[in-house]
Amino acid sequence: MKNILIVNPSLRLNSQTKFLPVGIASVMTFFSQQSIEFDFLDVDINDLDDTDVEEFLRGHSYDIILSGSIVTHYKWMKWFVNTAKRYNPNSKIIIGNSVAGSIPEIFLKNCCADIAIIGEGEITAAEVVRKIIHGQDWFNELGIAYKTSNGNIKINEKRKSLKKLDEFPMIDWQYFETEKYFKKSYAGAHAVNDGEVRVMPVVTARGCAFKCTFCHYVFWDDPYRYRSPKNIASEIHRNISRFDANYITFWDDLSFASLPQAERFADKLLDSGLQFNWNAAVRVDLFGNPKHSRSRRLEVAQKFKQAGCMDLGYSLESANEEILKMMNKRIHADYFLEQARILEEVGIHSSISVVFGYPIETPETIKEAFQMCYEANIYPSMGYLLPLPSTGMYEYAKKHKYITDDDKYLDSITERQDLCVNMTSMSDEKVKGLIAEGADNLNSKLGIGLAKEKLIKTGGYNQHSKANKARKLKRDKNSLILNYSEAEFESDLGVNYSS
Ligand code: B12
Ligand code: SF4
Repeated sequence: MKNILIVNPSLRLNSQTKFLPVGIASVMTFFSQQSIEFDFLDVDINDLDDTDVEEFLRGHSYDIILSGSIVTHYKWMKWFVNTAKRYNPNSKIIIGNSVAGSIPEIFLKNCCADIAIIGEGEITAAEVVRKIIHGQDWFNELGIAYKTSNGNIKINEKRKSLKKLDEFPMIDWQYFETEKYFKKSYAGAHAVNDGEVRVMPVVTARGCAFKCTFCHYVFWDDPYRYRSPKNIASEIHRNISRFDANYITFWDDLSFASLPQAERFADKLLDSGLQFNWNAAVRVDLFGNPKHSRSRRLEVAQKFKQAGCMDLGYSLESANEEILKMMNKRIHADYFLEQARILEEVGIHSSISVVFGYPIETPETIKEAFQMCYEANIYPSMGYLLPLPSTGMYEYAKKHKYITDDDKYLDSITERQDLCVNMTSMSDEKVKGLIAEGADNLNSKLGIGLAKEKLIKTGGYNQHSKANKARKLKRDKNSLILNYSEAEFESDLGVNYSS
């Protein structure tokens, strides 16, 4: 029997907020179902720093080591792989998720990993591991890239994703110290019945029906797939009865691609009688597109509210139609205002984001975005365009020589969409200045009372509103979901996380 280790890395070491990781847990669940045994090291919930991780690797011997993360974690994953290989030189190191799968050649060339898993991880990883365990040839497995004995990289054909997501086993959280995760539950969430908040993630869909030019997700080459409402409800039921969960984050790229899909889901939740609060990821065309009558959209939004929806994450991205076209967003900016109004009407909070820095961005387009946020009465999460591999904008950045060395660039990117590559015709100072000024104006006009240094990385509204005695925002406490730039904030539980 081979010794196998699976490692959950930490995207945000020492963060006061932790999220149970669905992707790696799904791979582990599938392994268990296939009777593949393994040890598990959770770097994230235990806040193991690099010395701790190295110590662990020095003290243990494994034949196969697996991990996975997103591409913004490139630098750390290379360190991890190289360290693991140093102490386990004969092991096979297998890495999944976008850090390896979206850049198999770059990743395998620049670290000692042996195999990259491309796309959906469960079946491919289990097949490869099973073959290694049985000493069989795994070189022709679909959905992998690997280093050949002469150091070349071979990328195999993609594996077709599983058609029916319902066929995957329900995530088994037995390997995770769930109580520790609950203690660091997403603090802005609001538990049903005002209890202690216990957040669990549930995935309802994989991939997205769209292909924006700044975006890339693991299931990019697969069709957009979603689970049946019955299947989702049974996982939520299990989470409530076994884990006492009272808040569910639907960790999807796109939870609902159409109004009928959204309605079926809400109807199922209402029928089920399950009591919990939740948030999900949508686009502005869900409730903002006039192709359905306003009353129909309002009716579905009301059902969402009745079913416990507290918050929806969606993006304006830009208020400028030309930029939206370059983004391939396939929306109109006015959908955004319409959706914001409908959600406000039914009492669902909007968490929105804006991306600045497309090549055709100008001082006017920056102003337009802030103006639209003002009209919607929403302060957005703001980020600069961060070209990620396999996106249209990454190709653009390479073509125009903004990125000349992939490895160096990926080592340098920051996790919070700071200005890494400025592709506008304005200087860095000018872009940053205009955004800071716009944010400052919006802050005053909306009367939020954010301190200057918090305008871009806001760190939470509640604390600031209190500190500045600003007018109470028309938003509830659950105001930060999907706002990735705000990982730390004041907790519902009376713990101040934002200092
Ligand atoms: C939850 C989440 C987070 C959480 C992560 C917490 C956690 N512990 O899970 C937080 C809030 C920290 C976060 C932060 C960010 N995120 Co995020 N996040 C997500 C989200 C919504 C869900 C992830 C998920 O659970 N997916 C569902 C599972 C089933 O899919 P999966 O994770 O991809 O796993 C599959 C495969 O990747 C693979 N796999 C995964 N792990 C492993 C491990 C092994 C061993 C193997 C073999 C396979 C494997 O198999 C899995 C099953 O098929 C995704 C969107 C999405 N739906 O994927 C974005 C997403 C991953 N995030 C993204 C981004 C850009 C960010 C930020 C940079 C945003 C920002 N500007 O601040 C930051 C980065 C933080 C950092 N430090 O670098 C992008 C990634 C883009 C890319 N090309 O990598 C995504 C895809 C959203 C998007 N469409 O843009 N994020
Ligand atoms: S940005 Fe949103 S709508 Fe666009 S491709 Fe990514 S997940 Fe889909």
